[in-house]
Amino acid sequence: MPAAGSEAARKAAESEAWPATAAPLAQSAAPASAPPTADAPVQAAATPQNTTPPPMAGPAPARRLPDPPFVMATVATLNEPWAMTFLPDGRLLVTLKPGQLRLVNVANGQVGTIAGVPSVAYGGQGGLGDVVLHPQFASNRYVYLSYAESGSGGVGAAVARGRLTLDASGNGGSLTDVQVLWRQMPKVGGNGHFSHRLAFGADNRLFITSGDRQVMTPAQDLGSNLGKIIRLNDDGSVPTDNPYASQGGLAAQVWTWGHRNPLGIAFDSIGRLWSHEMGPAHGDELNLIERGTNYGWPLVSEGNHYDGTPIPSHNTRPEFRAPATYWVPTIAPAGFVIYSGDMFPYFKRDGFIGGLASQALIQVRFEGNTAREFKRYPMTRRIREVEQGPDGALWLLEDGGNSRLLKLTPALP
Ligand SMILES: [Ca+2]
Repeated sequence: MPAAGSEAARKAAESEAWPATAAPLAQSAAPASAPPTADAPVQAAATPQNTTPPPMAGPAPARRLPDPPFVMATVATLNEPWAMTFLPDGRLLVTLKPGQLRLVNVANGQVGTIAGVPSVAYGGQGGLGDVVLHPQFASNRYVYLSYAESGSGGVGAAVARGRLTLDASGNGGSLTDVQVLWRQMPKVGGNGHFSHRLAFGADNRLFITSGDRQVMTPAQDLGSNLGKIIRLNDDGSVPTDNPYASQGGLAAQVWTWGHRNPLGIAFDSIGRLWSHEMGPAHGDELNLIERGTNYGWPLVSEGNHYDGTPIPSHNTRPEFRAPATYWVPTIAPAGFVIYSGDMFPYFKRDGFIGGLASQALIQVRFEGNTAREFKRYPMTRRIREVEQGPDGALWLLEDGGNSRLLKLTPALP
């Protein structure tokens, strides 16, 4: 038996995980409460660069996975969902961009409401954003939310936390003791590039993606917290070991800089932090996020400005970190999970990114400090959010009004 976590173990798991006969595409039954609309079957990925089956090794004969290797069920339908996270009891918190926090009983599709959410500035890309639980949620019941808020000078992202109390009966609850922990500064006009994705790392450090708010130049200015990835303690205070802590002010919050619109952030199984960001006309990036690193926006990019003005590529400025992989043409990435479950052994340690413009689920394979798109599953709708369930199922949220919450499980024969 190869060592756990080794590439040999990974390949062995892949080769053992599946019978030789590929299963036909199948659609699992939706819960009774789901709308009658039939799920569209997912078609085989058409991207020519990604048609290679998963690599196999060792004495076992190569076995083919069904394509796609999952079936989808619609669990609920929601208005402009943006992010989701599972509670320990298996229910799901889902943010809606217009400003509501929903509680979804995934066993029966029932949707309830969590009261006490801060009022949000809804419009454009702004509104209620991400939702994550404190790592010790079971004991402190802290839920963290990001959202756009109005104020002097315009609009900006904010991050708040509150304590969640669930109704003893029924399907709802409330947030109390809500505190605002962080704000984008300065607030500016426009409704784009808030980013405001959240992830907790080791030692309860909270990472926040802070987009450039379409102003661009603040991404290279440590006097602003726009165009950065921020690292805070769980109470919003600034860790003393942040790379620019000695400079004080907003610079002290900064973990990395030179970002445009990072709409996904996730830790992998060995504790490395990855974030993807929406490029300009194209040139979406996936970056390995390392302390004090500058990723170059807006001075370098693999994309051009929307008006066609070229931007120098990363390799012209070696002082800026080049992406682990990038996309031309755009996929428009949103939502991110690095799979660690057991339900899909052949997905272990792969990244899954929702595609907005690409209307797809993008599977990314990591190799050392690099990554590549491994497979693309067409979805027929923009995908806003990807999450992993407690049992290892993959969950997706479509983007926009009348969007489906989708549960993906293996396409068993
Ligand atoms: Ca970059």
